[in-house]
This record gives sequence, structure tokens and C-alpha cells, in this order.
Amino acid sequence: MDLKIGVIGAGAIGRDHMNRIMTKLQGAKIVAVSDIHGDSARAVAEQYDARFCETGEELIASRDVEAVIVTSWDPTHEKYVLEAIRHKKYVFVEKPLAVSAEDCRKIVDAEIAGGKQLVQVGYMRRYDSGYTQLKEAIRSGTYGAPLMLHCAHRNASADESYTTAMEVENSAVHEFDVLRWLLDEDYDSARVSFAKKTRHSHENLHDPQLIQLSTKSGVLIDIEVFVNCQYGYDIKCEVICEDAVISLPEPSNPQIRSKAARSVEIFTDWKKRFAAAYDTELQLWINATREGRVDGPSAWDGYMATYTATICSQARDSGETISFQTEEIPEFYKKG
Ligand code: ISE
Repeated sequence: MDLKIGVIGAGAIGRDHMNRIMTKLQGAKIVAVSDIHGDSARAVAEQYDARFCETGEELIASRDVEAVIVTSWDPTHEKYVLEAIRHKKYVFVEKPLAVSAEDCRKIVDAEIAGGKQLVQVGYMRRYDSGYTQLKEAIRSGTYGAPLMLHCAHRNASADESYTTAMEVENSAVHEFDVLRWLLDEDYDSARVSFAKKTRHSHENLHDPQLIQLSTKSGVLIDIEVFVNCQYGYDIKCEVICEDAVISLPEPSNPQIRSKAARSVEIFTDWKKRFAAAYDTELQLWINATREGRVDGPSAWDGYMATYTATICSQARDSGETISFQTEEIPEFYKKG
């Protein structure tokens, strides 16, 4: 029997996920859709022969909704995840878990109080084949311990709605989660610097920025965030180990020889660059949910990513190096 999913948020990524569930993935179907823009939700609901719900709360409470996907506006994530926990329903929430560390902590506390893990957060890079190969190479120990990481998170362009704070809080949160997973350790301190501002930016966006993190074991990480790089959507990760340098593979787009030149397409859309990772992430979420488990990034991982963004924002605004004051991961979230 297919897992019956209700989706709150019929924007770009919500529609992307509904399309993959209904056309590519196995074992689930969309039965309800809600969005503050009723017309878009009604249109999508009709497309999938699903029900339109006036509110997210109505959708979560619906008896025919067995699991919930939250792809609504970031500031609404917390209330819908807490409501899903209250109804004891599995919930997949797109990043971030919540917009503040305090709100993330409320979700962690509610999930622990409920006694069962129900929440997975949409940090899809853990499912990207390039990152999983990087993690396996590090885990193997063949190349010695990681010492430093050089990363870049480049978007082709950012509109007026994209602000200085979003480089840390909206974009680099992906690195904060995936690098913590890659190295299997927490961060110790953070520093954020502004590079010379590109002319392609606008008044409310200082771009590019350089984020420097150190981990508890002393690994040094630098993350360039450049959201007006002009040429495309480009994600880099180079791991400097004791006996080798291991780099994130480029996406396997074909090399075109034409007009006395060679070229390889560079994605311009992050939803296309990580399409396969989203497919794997949601298929595994469907499988685990049907078996009553949470295998992916937990509410604690979501809390750690948003907490890291909070510390980096403090570092950016103060110009200082800020130390992390993280507690041990609760037993409730320890794997294995
Ligand atoms: C966007 O919100 C995302 O989540 C993308 O994955 C990220 O790469 C992009 O920079 C963000 O703006």
C-alpha cells in the first residue's frame, strides 16, 4: 500500500518533490496539498487527484495523511513540524529545520518528549553521489586524516530579495550540515569575512563572503560563498588529507566538441545540480517511513546546522572569531 503523503507548500521545490514522488519514486502518493496561495495548491492537487486543504494544520490532522512534507516558507517550518509531531506523523521538512536555533531546539525537545523520532530535514547533499564517495574515501582511512577543506558555494546570480545574511543562513547551511556529516565531528569556532564586493551585487547584499570554521579535532575549513558568480551554479569541496587531496567530482555532463572548442555544461539551477540526490533522499525517506524509521538528517542535525548559522552570523556581524557552545548529542539521536 502506498504511503499517503500530504505536502504543505506548492512552490518550486514542493512541486519538484511532488513530481518526483508521482512520476519517478516508488511506494508513495500525494493525497493532499496546502499552500497560502490557494490557487497554486488547488492546481497541483488537481494534477495529482489529491485533496486541497485550506491550511497546513488541516492537512496534518487529516486521517488520510500518513506522512507530511513541509516545503513552505522557511519561517513556517517550525509550526508545521511541531504540529506533525503533535499528531505523531512522520515529517520531512526542507532546510532549514527552523529559522532560529531556539526554534530548532523546541522541535528537538518536542520530539524527545514524544518518545519517537519522526523528523527528517532536507539536507540532500548527503545523498549526492559525489559527497558519498568523498565520505567513503575519508572513512576508509586510505589517505590519512583530513587536515583542511576548501569549499565554494557559487550561485550564478541573486535577486534583490537575497540579502547579506542569507549567504550564511540560506546557502552555506548546506555546507554546515554536509561537512559535519563528512567529517563526523562538530565545529569549534567560526569567523566570517567580506571580500571585495562584486559590482553584480546590490545594496543589501555583500557578496562574496568567506566563512572559516574549525572543528573540534582542529580541521580547518574555508567556504567561499559567491552568489553572483555569473557563470553558473557551482559547488566545490576539496579535502586535504595527510597522504592525498580528494576533490568532489564534477557533475558528469558530456563534453561537447564544436566550432574548434571543447565545452561542458555547468548547471545554473541548484534543483537540477542535485536532482539525483533529491530523488535518492526522498526514495529512502519513503522506504524508511513505511518501515517506521528515520534514517536521514535528524532534528538534531537540523538544529546543529541552524546553530552553526547563528554562530557564523554573530561572527559576521562582530568581525570576531566566535566559539561554539554545543552540548553532546542526546542519546535519543545517537545512531546504532
Ligand atoms: C537555496 O535556497 C538552496 O537551498 C540551494 O540548495 C542553495 O545552493 C542555494 O544557494 C540557496 O539559495
